[in-house]
Amino acid sequence: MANGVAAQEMAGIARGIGRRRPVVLLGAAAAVLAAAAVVLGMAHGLPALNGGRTVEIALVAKNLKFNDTNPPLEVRRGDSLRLVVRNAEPTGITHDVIISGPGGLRTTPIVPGETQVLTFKPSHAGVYHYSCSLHPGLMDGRLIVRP
Ligand SMILES: [Cu+2]
Repeated sequence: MANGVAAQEMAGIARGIGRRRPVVLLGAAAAVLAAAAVVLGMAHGLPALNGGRTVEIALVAKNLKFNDTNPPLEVRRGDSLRLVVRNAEPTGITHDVIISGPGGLRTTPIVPGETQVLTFKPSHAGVYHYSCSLHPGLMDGRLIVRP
């Protein structure tokens, strides 16, 4: 008698598991479809994958360096670079920023405490340079434009 009840319970559990399997499989199929949709979306070429972004980079001029180490800056061709340059010198040292290369440009002199924005949209890939024309050799870094 006790064994009969246990057998019925076991059968019920087995049926329950049997009913749950298709649900689990449907869930897995939905996950695969969702992943495929993401891949298809990427294949259609979102702007972020191909340039066309606006990239803002802050440059702080202090102690005759940009951002302590004149780090290389990196964008993609077709990106619009917003270079936000702040002169944070504790003493009265004026700086500027020049971007050299095709379509390069420059700020006017930037006095301590002042910020200027340089907007640069490189149409060619390559290695450009950013520098301060008032302190050549001290404040000079690379601007890398990826294809
Ligand atoms: Cu300078």
